[in-house]
Amino acid sequence: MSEVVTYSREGNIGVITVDYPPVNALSHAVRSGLIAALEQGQKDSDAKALLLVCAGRTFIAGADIREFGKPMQEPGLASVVERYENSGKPLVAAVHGTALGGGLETALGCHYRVALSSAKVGLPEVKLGLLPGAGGTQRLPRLAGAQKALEMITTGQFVPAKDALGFGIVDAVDEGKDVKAAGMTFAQKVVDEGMPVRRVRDLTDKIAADKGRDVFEQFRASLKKTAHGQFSPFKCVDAVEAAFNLPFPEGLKRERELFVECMNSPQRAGQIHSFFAEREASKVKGLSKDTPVRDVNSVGIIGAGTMGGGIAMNFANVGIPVTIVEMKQEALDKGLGIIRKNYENSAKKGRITQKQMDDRMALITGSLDYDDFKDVDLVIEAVFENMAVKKEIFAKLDSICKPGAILASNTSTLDIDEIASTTQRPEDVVGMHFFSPANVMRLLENVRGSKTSDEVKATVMAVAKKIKKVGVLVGNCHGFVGNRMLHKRGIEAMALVDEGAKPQQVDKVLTDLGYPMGQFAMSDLAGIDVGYRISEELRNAGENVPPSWMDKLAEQGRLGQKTMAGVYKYEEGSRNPIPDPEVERIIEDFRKEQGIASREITDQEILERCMYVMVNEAAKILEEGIADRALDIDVVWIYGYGFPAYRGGPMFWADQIGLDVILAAVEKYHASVGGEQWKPASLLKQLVADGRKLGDL
Ligand code: 3H9
Repeated sequence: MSEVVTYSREGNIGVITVDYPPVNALSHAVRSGLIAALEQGQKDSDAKALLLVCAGRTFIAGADIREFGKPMQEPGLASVVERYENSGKPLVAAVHGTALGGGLETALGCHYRVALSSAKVGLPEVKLGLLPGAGGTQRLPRLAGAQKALEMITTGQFVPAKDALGFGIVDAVDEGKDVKAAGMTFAQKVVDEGMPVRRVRDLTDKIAADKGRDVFEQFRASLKKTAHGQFSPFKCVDAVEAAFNLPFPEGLKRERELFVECMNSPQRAGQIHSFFAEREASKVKGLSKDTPVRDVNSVGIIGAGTMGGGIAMNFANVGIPVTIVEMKQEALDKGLGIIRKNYENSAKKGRITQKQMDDRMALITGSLDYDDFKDVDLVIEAVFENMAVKKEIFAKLDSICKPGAILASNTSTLDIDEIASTTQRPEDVVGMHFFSPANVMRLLENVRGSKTSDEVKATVMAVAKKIKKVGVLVGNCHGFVGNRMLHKRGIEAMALVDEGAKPQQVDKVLTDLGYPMGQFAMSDLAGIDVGYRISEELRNAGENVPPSWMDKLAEQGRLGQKTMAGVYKYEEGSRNPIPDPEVERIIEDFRKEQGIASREITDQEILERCMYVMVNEAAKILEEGIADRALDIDVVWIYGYGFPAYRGGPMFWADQIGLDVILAAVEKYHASVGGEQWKPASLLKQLVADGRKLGDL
């Protein structure tokens, strides 16, 4: 008998227990163990019903993702599920934690399912570029009908036990905390009441009811908008449709074919890289697991603007009290009003209850007095980007905050060491760079200064987890990882338009790659005045900042979405960017003024110049130790800038293109376009010479 799956008998119930930490993933050992335990249960004449239950924090959370891409070892999961479904003795699955992917599929192979009320179920394979490949696309619709099955399988959403009961996915919900006891009670009822073996594959009423409906075409049409460029969501619809058009065994065969197509797609590789990169990023290189972490039970925020308000919501959402300090009552009232509005919108959409909203608002206190920070565990400064102002604030914090409080800046570009230098405790100073909108975007780029202590580094990474962000620890330089790379892409995007491309052409190349928006739509979202103000300040300080057609937009009051006109124009109430002939004229005039002869620019050149320039910069970032690993950069871009997770992040993407191809192009543009950004990174050259990849670092 395998050690990870055991069989025992309690009374007249045979108990099959999976115990394979951390998440009982269906590794080869678990699959073999499940079959051996089932056989034992079948042979045990005193067992009248069988119970499948898991030890540890969760029911089976899916196939073992680490085995993907390696040769499959028998038994495959589909045959394990089939064996369970074929069992002559009634089989009950008792679910706690999360029954996900192959885990839910295994439960669907059992004849009854009972779940703790805290449990969730889901088929999240689509998030890994896959579809459920062990009968999930055929069995779930037989229980939940076409609409719900399609929703769950194409989005990968987790469904709480109570909803799963309503959809027919589980047969009972237990309010207790002991999953084994819940399972035993249900299994005993099966025996006592003589409840029959009930195989999901034999259920036909939902299939008959939904057959021939146009729900599949509707799903395909909506996926064209929500999953543009993705492979597996469309295959999910094909597989579910097969449950309605084909007999069960053939539906399973069709599911298998589609599963293999997904498994072989590069998007699957990208998605799985993203999954593990996110988890690896939380383990900071060189930081021992045993590093002490400080308690953060109260937070202070300076600035009630868009960033400060969004940051405050993250803490209130997880029950941590927040004090926001502003300079003026009016600004404070405005900021608190916006927070309330955001919560009201979430409540209206049913994402939170009225009580949750009230509780969260009650955790946020406004103040005009820095002294209110004297007892907080963490302060995050979120005022505008001005070094002198930040230094003044940190000196003040140093005099007010208790020893051991962490002093963080939400700066997106400025030098953390310089900010820390105004305090007597640079070891407690750190960057915590949130992305706008801060209550939505999942990235938290934590920036270590040269003196930041390990304890503070470990604490801000733990805080990220606590507030449900993806934390990445990076080094200190202008723009850190994300904005430093973005800046280089911005230079190229502007140059491409100067040379003859249209802004919408540049943006389309980026959205075709999978970004949610292009460079210029992003400028409109952020506000064109932001860059303009920075350029003007630099010019006033005597720096040589060349003129641009974007300055002209700002000077005409075309500040982006907020004025309904920027690089694009916008219709009332819409964020949809519409190309504007007026802007094309402004660009044309600018080219004439500057004596630039416009030329035809290919999409390939746009792709290379916008993306390879970032890869080259990323190699410099790695070389300088600003990022520890290529995967950290991937995570920054996926969660901070919407780089498509199915491409695995810009570093994974670059490795797939081939670093030799990228280096050759970088050298070509260095010679033709010039500029520091095209100077080939030594690391890139070294990796190509050694035949290594960025992912090897
Ligand atoms: C599938 O089932 C295909 C089938 O349809 C068909 C087959 C034929 N495998 O996230 P956490 C590790 S596809 C291996 O930090 P949490 C994870 O890497 C699968 N390892 O914890 C981490 O390791 P480490 C469908 C896995 O509490 C540790 O467990 N299932 C797997 O925040 C803890 O993870 C999914 O897509 C796995 N399947 O969240 C579910 N899952 O400590 C994917 C986790 O070394 N998993 N690990 O860094 C999740 O969504 C979350 O991990 C879960 C727990 C919600 C379960």
